[in-house]
Amino acid sequence: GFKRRTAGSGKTAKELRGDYSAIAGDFTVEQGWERHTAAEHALWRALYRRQSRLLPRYAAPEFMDCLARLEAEDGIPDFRRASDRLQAATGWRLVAVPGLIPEDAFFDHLAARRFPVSTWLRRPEEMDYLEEPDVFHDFFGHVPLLLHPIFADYLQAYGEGGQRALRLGRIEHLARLYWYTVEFGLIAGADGLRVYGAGILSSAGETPFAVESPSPNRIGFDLERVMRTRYRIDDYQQTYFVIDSYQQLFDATAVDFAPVYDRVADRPDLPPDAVLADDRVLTRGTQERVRAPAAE
Ligand code: HBI
Ligand code: FE
Repeated sequence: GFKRRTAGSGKTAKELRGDYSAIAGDFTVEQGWERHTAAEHALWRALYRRQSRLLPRYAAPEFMDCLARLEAEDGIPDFRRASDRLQAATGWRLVAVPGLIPEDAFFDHLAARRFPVSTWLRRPEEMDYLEEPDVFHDFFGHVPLLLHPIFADYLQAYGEGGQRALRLGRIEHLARLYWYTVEFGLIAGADGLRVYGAGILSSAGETPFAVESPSPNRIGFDLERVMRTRYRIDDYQQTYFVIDSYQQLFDATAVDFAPVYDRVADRPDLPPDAVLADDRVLTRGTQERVRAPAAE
């Protein structure tokens, strides 16, 4: 899956993948859809086909419905066309970016209902592993749920929360919320546990792992618990947090985070594999994956 090193990791544009030579002030670029080669479109189709075979068993049904509405199976999508669909449905638009962008620019886009999508595509030998978001991760993983009215509102609220968190110096806490929901979230639905997090949904390995492996913990979502929990960027997650509905997610974040951050900062951070006495534990993981990582 996509293992993020955030823009806050100190990487400069020169060390990031993607072409930052023609960025506008808000870090957007032209998508340059016409410049994508036949080989890139073929790689997109291979990635799309592999995930769409896997996902009916694992992905949240809302994600599947939204994905189908994007009609993106034939090749790298033209963002202009996808934006028109999104705008009509939920008022979101896509903007093209070279790759990771600074947090303030990222939050400003989300708060204005613009989702930044990277333009570069991984190489064929990178089907399984990426450290930075490419167009497949960003579009296939993130864009479908922008068609979902409640999730769409949640992501905008997250962007506004990010703008405030930057002013309060609490980005680390807020970033954990994004990580454990937007990127690696699970939802308990009518058919049992399902995936809605983009980091999982764009990874063929982590998709079955997140739902079926005995290794990770699966714990009921709790805002302050999530904000206290460190995460791994170099392997599958050791803990997934499970929501009951997108409304729960929106409601939990429709509060003033300032007092929440104060309470969170008063207590120690938790390691990624922690299980607490008052957690709502759905699965207590064996953590065997961490002791003996599978070769991948
Ligand atoms: N930039 N393009 C891009 N995509 C991201 O997901 C992203 C980013 N910059 C910052 C960032 N994410 C995170 O630091 C925040 O969500 C916390
Ligand atoms: Fe992502």
